[in-house]
Amino acid sequence: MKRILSGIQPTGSLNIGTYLGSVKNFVKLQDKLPDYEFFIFIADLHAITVYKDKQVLRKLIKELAALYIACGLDPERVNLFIQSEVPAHSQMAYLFQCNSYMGELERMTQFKDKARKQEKGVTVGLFSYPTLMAADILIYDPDFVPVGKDQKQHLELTRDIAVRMNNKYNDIFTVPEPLIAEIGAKINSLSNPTAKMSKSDDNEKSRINLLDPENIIKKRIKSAITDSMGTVKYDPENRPGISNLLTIYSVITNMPFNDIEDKYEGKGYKEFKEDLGAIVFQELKPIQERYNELINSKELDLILDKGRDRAIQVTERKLAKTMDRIGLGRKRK
Ligand code: ATP
Ligand code: LTN
Repeated sequence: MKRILSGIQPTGSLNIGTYLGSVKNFVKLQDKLPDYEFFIFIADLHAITVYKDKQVLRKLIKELAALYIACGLDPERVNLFIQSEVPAHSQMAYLFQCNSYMGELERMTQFKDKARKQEKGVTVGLFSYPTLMAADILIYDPDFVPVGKDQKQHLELTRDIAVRMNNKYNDIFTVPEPLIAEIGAKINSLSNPTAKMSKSDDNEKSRINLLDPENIIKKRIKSAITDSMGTVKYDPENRPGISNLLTIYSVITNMPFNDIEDKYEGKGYKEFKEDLGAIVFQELKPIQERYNELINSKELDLILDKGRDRAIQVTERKLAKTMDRIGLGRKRK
């Protein structure tokens, strides 16, 4: 059976950037591709590459698990699990660290960006992060990996590692294709619309979290940075603010930019923003309701147990095969 895999880090409350750029896509794919097996996980090992308080981390892991389901992932269709509960990911990462080079990891833009922000030193984990990500992926032999645009470089490195391992050790891994949605692949910050909307941005006004109450959602849209031109037109080069809001509008409603522009012809930002606030809230309301049912339920634990068990089954086999091909331990019978 063909496979699709992706993960999200529990580094902060989920915002509409990650939702529209990533989770909503998983839900669409699960419905569109019934012949694929899905593996979706909470990348908690990635989250500790920068220090996280224990209580905060635990809460974020559970919150993300519940949100995945609340956003529409079907636990019958998808193996949902927590990365650290599947030990073979880290073991495979070590094998990849011995097959990747300082130079290629030093070139990763996410590493450079994140390293620059560290005041207390940069961990080896942050540096080797892409090898763990490659392990997360290649250990499942997925055909496709749906991600946002910012992960493209990591996916290219993953493919390079797969090809290199295949050449050295006789075709072990499927070389996966990234699946990057055309619209919504990058939702930008509401306060700085040329930068990505990010969980880790210090400015709360920059984003809308999936669990934000109605009044906050509407307030954030209202105060989103636009420009002084006052017309609702999609022009990301010259007018990033309004274009970002149009992207959010379009991804949620499935309306093409032209139709939205026509609808607001002759109208100002005020009306557009009021409508968008209502649209975003309508989208999030059922998610919040389902989240509240799930967060303290036994159901959530059962879903995560089932996902973990299947992930362990797949990864233990693949790890054993890889170790055998490398020549580690004793020869398999
Ligand atoms: P941070 O927001 O803290 O920078 P991150 O992007 O590094 O987080 P994740 O939250 O794990 O990491 O990202 C999960 C997925 O969501 C990735 O595929 C990523 O590309 C996508 N994603 C995250 N933010 C956005 C965004 N603003 N627009 C579109 N896609 C996004
Ligand atoms: N690095 C990704 C999260 C992530 C991931 C993965 C995504 C970790 N492992 C495997 C897809 C496949 C991020 O920062 N968004």
